[in-house]
Amino acid sequence: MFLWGTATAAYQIEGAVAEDGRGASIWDTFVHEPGRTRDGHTGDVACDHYHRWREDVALMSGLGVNAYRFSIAWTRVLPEGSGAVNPKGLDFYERLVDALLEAGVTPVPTLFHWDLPQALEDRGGWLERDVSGLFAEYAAVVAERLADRVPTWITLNEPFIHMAWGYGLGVHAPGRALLLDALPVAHHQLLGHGLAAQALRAAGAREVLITNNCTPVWPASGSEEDLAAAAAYDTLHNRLFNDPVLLGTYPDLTAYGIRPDGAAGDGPELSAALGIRDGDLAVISAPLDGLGVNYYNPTRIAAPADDGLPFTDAGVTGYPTTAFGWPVVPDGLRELLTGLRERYGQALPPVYVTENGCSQADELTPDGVDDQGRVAYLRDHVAALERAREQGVDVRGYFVWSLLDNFEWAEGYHQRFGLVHVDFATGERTPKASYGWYRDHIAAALRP
Ligand code: PNW
Repeated sequence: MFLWGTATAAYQIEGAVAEDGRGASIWDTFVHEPGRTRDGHTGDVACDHYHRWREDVALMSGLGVNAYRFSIAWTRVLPEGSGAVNPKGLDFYERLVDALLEAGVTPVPTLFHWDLPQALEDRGGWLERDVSGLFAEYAAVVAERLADRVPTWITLNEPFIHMAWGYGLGVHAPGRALLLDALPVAHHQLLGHGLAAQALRAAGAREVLITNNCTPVWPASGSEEDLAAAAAYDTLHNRLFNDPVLLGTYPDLTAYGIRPDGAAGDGPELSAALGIRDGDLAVISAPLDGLGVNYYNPTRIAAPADDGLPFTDAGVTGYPTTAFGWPVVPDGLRELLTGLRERYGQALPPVYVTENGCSQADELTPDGVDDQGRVAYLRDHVAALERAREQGVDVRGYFVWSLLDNFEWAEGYHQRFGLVHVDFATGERTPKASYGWYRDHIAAALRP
């Protein structure tokens, strides 16, 4: 059955950051440093989902979704990242899973949505190879408790954004601006994915996915320079994370000053630059049951400026934008999905759109929230997904980001992505017009 769902992430909704033995993550640290998030907003309380989860499950029942993608906070389960298990953390997710199952909603947990235990960051974070193995140990602990009831698991969320924004540019936690020196974070996350997949299967998980943030890359012109820059960006954003998993190889990173292994010339070789060892790619490329794809918008790329990167973001123009300033290009979803099919062919497993949605300056009135812009956004993206299916792409699920307005990382509470409005002063939830639209759409789609 096609999965119609919504998605959230632990740090963005749970709050209760010091309750029941939860340890600190890099996001707890980051948000309490001055100037890191807009207006200094933090996820200390967020949607208070940790206390209001029953209400949120009821909202999903009302919506009629048959799946819910949420993430598990590593620090609730292993407060120090490794070592002692905190049973209260596992209890929380077990209660949630059981309530979802009772409501007819398939739980689809993600094990890592950017909230690395601070204790592991203190040891170097994802720059350190050891963290890959510790991630798999954490996966085993969670799966031993829940895999008897949870069929489908996602290892990582958007390892590209975590590497690029967290370690490359420093605009997300852990706030490190290492530029290309962040590349080992790609390999260590992917190795962590592969080792965690083994642990999940050993514990009885039926389906294992990874979620990558993918973007169609549009060259700003047909010039040779712009085409080369677009190819370089596509390599970094898309291929660096899809190729190893689906093909068992890394893409050519020559544009980034990295030589293929064994090739003559200047600069480090690929394996040295990323920290790849013999056998790693076999672990990373073990067959998956699905590829999770998060789609928000295409990217338009031009020849490099002078900042050491082989591309510049030229900005997509001529389309409406969301409150975040992101262009609204529904057909980009079809283009992305058919492009994956063309690039990977038989190596592409079934695809799940694990996030899609938009931020809007939604206003709560006595009549509710009339977010017609979001209704149109979702309607048009679902239509694009259907076109991709007609063109032969095996798409098996669609998850709206997000069920609730929530803590939008560096933007704090300034971007609202929810189908449900949240008053962050009181925690009160109010379904928006888009909630009604999605409910009706799902009911029609699932009608026998
Ligand atoms: C995703 N981009 O992040 C995350 O998985 C969510 O946690 C987040 O709330 C949501 O999208 C909305 O931002 C992204 O620049 C961050 O392409 C950046 C990009 C895309 C997604």
